Amino acid sequence: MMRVYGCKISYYTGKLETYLRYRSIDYQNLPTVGNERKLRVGAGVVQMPVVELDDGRWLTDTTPILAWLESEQSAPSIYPEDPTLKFVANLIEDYADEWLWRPAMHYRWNYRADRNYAAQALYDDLIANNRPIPRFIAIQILKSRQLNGFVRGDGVTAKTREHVEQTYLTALDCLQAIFERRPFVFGDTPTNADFALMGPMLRHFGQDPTPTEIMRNRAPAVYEWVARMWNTKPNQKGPKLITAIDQALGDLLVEISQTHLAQLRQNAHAYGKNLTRYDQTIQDCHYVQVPTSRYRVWCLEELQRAWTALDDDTQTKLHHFLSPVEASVLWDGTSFMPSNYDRDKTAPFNQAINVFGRGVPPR
Ligand SMILES: N[C@@H](CCC(=O)N[C@@H](CS)C(=O)NCC(=O)O)C(=O)O
Repeated sequence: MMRVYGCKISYYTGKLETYLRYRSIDYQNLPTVGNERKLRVGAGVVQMPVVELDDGRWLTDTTPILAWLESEQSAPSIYPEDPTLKFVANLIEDYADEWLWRPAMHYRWNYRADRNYAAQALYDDLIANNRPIPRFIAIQILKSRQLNGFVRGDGVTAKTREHVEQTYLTALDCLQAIFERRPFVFGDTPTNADFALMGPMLRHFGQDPTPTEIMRNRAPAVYEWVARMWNTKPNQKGPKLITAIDQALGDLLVEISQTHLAQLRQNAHAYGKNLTRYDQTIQDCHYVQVPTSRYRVWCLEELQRAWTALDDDTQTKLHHFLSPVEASVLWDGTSFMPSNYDRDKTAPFNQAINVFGRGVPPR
């Protein structure tokens, strides 16, 4: 029985749980709070989720966790075989993990009904039985930590708010168009792109009151996909996936280039200058003093490595769909200061790092 340390409204725990259910892998949910010392010794970080195996090994970081769990499977893989789709799936996974995080935190902590619900859920799940803090005070501390750290502290202001919300709406529109055509991102079977999209879509956009209402009205096929993902099991006949990128998927790739890849380049540049915060422009929206992330420099390195490993034909096909200005960070050879993270390639069993500082973006 795998032990999953996280909480019941956590973004990345939702991604992992969707996968574990798909593979019928038994697991038990445990809170991170009260177990911090164990997690830090075992996995190097306190973040959600951290996994403890029966044999005493510790794992963290959902992208390498899913990759390792898949390597243990004999069943058809969640990673597409076709190299073009495989690359696109990895790119969508990274976008879901690292770009949609900001709008997800914004909707949860900037809207009063969502904030009240989420703070109560975190209190019940993490604090009530583990910390001798009065409920009222704990809830105030939680709200202030999340709002100041992950929303205002991640560049969401009166000036950027509209853009932050627009990126959620665009994600919905692109996915609605895809799920009107097929049940999962690439066909009749979920891939790592689907599992990663469940991070933001399950426990945030499909559960917090404000974005859920928007999803139901604007993108009912996405709302339906969330439930389908939660209840899906491997298809014994093997996957039937699209053989070429269509317009609906192409539109999503343009959005990913202009948002996520643009941010990865500007973050890597700031990291090279040893800045803890930097200003960035995404789709003409100017974000002031967002936190630099060493982890995201590593994400970019992983995508660049995957790009370099593609043959010429596949690269040419992909050039056609990615926006050249922003996506050229994958191929233009600009060298950034290396992250030096996971150099011996032992993730998810390594001593990991948080996406930001020691968890919350540092001031
Ligand atoms: N790359 C990691 C990210 C995990 C992560 O950042 N989880 C969030 C919550 S869902 C977290 O623990 N944040 C740190 C904090 O709140 O202190 C993964 O994919 O598992």
